[in-house]
Amino acid sequence: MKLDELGNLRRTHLSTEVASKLAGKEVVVMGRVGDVRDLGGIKFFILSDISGSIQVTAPKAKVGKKLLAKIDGLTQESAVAVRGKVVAAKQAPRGVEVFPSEIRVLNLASVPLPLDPRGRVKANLDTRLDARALDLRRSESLAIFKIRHQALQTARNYLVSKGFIEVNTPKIVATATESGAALFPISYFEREAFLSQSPQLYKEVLTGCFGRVFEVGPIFRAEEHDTPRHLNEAISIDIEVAYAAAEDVMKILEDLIVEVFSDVKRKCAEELKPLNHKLEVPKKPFRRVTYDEAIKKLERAGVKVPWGEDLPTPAEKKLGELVDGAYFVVDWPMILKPFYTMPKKDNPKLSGAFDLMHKGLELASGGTRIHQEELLVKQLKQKGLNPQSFESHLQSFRAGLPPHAGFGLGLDRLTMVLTGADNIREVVLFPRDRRRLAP
Ligand code: AMO
Repeated sequence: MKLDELGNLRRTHLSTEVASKLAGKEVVVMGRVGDVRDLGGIKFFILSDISGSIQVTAPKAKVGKKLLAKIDGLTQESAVAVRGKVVAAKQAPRGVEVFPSEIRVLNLASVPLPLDPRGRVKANLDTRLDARALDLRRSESLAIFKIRHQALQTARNYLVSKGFIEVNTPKIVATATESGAALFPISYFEREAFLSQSPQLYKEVLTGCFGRVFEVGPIFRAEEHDTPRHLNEAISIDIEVAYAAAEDVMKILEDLIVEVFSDVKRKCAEELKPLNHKLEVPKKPFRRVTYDEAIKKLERAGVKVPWGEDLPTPAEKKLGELVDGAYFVVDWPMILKPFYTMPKKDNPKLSGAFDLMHKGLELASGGTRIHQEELLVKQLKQKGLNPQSFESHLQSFRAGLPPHAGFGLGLDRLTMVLTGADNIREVVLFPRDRRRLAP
């Protein structure tokens, strides 16, 4: 075994950059080996990289024996470097191929592989996730993660263009924000700490200095769910805005969603094809359905949800059939929302909180927050929490924290909707759920 097969050799072109206009030129391509074929007079194989693929063709009459033997020894998915001449060829995919003058086997893959990334032998989701690094070479998986990448880039660009500052807040924290039951405890030297459920409290106090902030980061939920829409570690795009109320951030969310859907539709047309997904860009303004209206609609459709209870998944799904596309559920009962939620001025039983739904799936939630210390302390007590545990948080409230509002948008769920995936695990590189801690 050589220690440095790569040596000084470097790729000159990605596979799809090799076009017939380069005919006669020498190129170096690097990638993984697909099918190797022997058609009597010629041997050839497909070399794939992140951009796509190129055919490497070796006519036996023109290529030396050593090189032909090298091709014979190639296994599927091996990493190789090919130096060769570009040849225009009608019969080749994309009308172009490379005649090799040198092939370096950089790492020979051991066969049989745990799954076939060409997708000819179908594997179930668990098997695919067990061999995820290999599964991610499938064109469908690649397409999903290119779309996810685009969605995140667009969201980031949009927020930055609107004056938001990107921040990073601690993921090792001392208190819950969303609900005490769903915390992962960790040992932090001599004390107990938790994995953060949400950047909620940090992003709120940061509005006092930065005005508009956003964070893209992990949220940890110790819920025992085993559903196609929940994970124990998810990625959330969180924003918070000073001198704003729910309706202001709902408009930002609408714009952001429309921007992301439009960009993905336009820039990822090639990726949407293997997924067979027709993306519909939601139209602004999104419908606002009050919690009361939602309950009534559901009741008329035969799904009873007592007032004051959260919408269980079957109710969410039914509501998605009754109200299509993207819509907000607003005016939630205060008892259903976390302690930081601002009650409505004209009816304190209701909150200034909203959920953004897409068909039957909740994509985001947010609202107007409390900015007055006295009210926050009252709410903490009402939720059975000890205000003393929130002392450092309350300090910012005493220092004139401005009125503010924000939301948390689940990037994984957003990607599900953008790609048409029916399981959240499809759109997360290495998902963490009740059973899965590796890879
Ligand atoms: P919430 O708990 O609703 O709100 O979370 C916000 C969004 O994050 C996503 N999400 C999840 N995705 C996958 N698996 C999970 N277990 C999971 N939990 C949440 C969803 C959800 O809509 N602090 C508030 C946000 C705010 O008010 O700013 C919060 O965390 O898409």
